[in-house]
Amino acid sequence: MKISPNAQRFIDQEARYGAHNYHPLPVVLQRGEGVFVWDVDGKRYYDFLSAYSAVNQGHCHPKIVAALCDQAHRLCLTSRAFYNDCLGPYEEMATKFFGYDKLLPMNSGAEAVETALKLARRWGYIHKGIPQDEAIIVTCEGNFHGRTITIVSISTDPDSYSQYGPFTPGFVTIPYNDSEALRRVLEQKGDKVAAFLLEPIQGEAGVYVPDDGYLKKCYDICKEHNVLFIADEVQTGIGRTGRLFASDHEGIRPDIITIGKALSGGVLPISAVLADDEIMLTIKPGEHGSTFGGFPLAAKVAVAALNVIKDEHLTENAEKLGKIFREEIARINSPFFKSVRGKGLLNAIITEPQGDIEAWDICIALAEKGLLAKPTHRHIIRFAPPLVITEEQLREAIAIIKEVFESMPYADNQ
Ligand code: IF1
Repeated sequence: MKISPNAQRFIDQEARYGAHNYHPLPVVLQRGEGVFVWDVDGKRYYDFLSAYSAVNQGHCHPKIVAALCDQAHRLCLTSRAFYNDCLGPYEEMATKFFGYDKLLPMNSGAEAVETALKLARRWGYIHKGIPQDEAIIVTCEGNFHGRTITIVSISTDPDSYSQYGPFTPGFVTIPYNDSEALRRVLEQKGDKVAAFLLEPIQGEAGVYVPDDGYLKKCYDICKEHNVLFIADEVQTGIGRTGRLFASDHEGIRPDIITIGKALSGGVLPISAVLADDEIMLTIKPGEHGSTFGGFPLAAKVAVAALNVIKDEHLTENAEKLGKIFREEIARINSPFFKSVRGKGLLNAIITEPQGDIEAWDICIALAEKGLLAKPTHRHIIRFAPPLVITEEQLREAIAIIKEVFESMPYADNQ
């Protein structure tokens, strides 16, 4: 891929002065609008990552940016030492929107998950009567819930956890998409299990969609054993999979839900935990919090971001266009193409690497043709455009993807 001197300057600067904890595609972005981003040389791209599903409402959505700017002039941060006139209205709007008694505001997705784990342990001691410090939380292989020490303690990906130990105890990990494994653990240790935590679709694992009925079966098993069902919907939530929550596909209502990313439309780091009173009120004043959590700016942005989801029917659009995407992509005729999977507009193409050519190289070729997507593992590419994408734009993007797959040089031609 040709990198202009202008772009190279920024790449070198990050390499020189920034920590080396990422390996980005070599594009340097400067501007975004809707489904598009532009690089420093003025080249336009379809954004098929959407900042890992944070930009469901599209880049720089005018209504969200207006809410941000308007509030920024008035009052940005108060801390929770005082009340402000934004948080209550946000909490009322969001709990009614999502259908839970209460919301606990945080900033990053990882913090929301940490909060959910704390709530689950609290509930386990206070309501379930688990002996002090013996609560267990069951998690799944292949999970991704964030980067804190506790969260990487439950990761099964060595890149995430290696040499970050010692790890937080109190977790048991079972295979994903295996409800019998959950049943066995709960039959053995159910008395001490406070919660089962999972992603309704595993994102980092490569948009791994579990079998139909899996979530419902797990939910029912949890109920049999008085175990909380926690859905991490940080990536799958807020319309992305064609339902407000991915859990809605199976008609279940998790006891605790974590959300983040698209809660701000990508404008600020805003996350939250949703739960009913029995769970939420186990945490009392002074027992958890964050300087920024639920700050006035975030409250206004989140309300605007959720209104965009509703007013522009983005959930319905994700459902409709996701079907078209998978149908059309399945027709790709290329040795690099193996299969496509996903729900709504959270999809992945499973590639078949040929010789030295891997998912990364396909992503470089896509970028050259004006479409940004990111590999996960060596053979999977995630495709998750902003949900504001139109059918016409989607079809144009599909044509780019097809063209790239069908014109990639075969290994034996190299
Ligand atoms: C990175 C993946 C996506 C998440 C779920 C919590 C969090 C995430 C289900 C934490 C975050 C991100 C973080 C980003 C890469 C990314 C990711 F590839 F790793 F899996 F989205 F697909 N729960 N996911 O997916 O949220 O603290 O980051 O706000 O580079 O770590 P956060």
